[in-house]
Amino acid sequence: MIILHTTPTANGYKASIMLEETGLPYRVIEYNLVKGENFSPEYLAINPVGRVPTIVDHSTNLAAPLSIYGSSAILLYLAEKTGRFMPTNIYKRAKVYEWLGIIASDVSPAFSGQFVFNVIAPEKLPWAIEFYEKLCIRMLHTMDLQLSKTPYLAGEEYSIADIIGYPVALISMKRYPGNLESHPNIARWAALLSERPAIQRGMKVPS
Ligand SMILES: N[C@@H](CCC(=O)N[C@@H](CS)C(=O)NCC(=O)O)C(=O)O
Repeated sequence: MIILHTTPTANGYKASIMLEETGLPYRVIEYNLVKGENFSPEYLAINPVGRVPTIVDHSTNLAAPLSIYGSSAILLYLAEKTGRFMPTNIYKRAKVYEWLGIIASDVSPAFSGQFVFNVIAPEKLPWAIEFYEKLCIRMLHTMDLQLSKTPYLAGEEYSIADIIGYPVALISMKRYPGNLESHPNIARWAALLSERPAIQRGMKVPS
């Protein structure tokens, strides 16, 4: 059994979609970030960053349960554990690594910054808003161009690159008006992925 420590946020959904896609049995522990439940000593003992998602895998042949924090790390671990959603061909696998990294460290931070300066910031700083809006538009163009060439983010096959990208498109990009409508290839890809039953189930965790 795997225990998923999570919240109903884009990063949480990346992990829950992957667990649903693999079919591995798991149980969910939900955290209330507003109440600071993620800073409890029990949680910090398995994840010193104090952020979600984390999984704890009790179904290994190891001496002790294995814990792993962060959506990219969880996706890579579960892909390795199951041998799924990761191509065996090295050229194709390189593109999955590349797009996993683009979503995790280029696209997601751009939308986080846009959210922080447009929505959360008590003082609206025009330069910061403009900086992150330009960055978001650049990232959207990059993704849209890629998806104009291939059905999935990293090529012809559905992979963990799509699993990490979908919640970002559905939550972060939709929050920023006009994004999906003006990027038809991202919209086509998101619609295709939304038909997958595992994605539909994963987007409802925690229920
Ligand atoms: N790099 C991490 C980011 C995780 C993250 O930002 N988690 C947020 C919720 S979506 C969180 O736990 N925030 C609480 C905090 O920072 O105290 C990932 O990809 O999973």
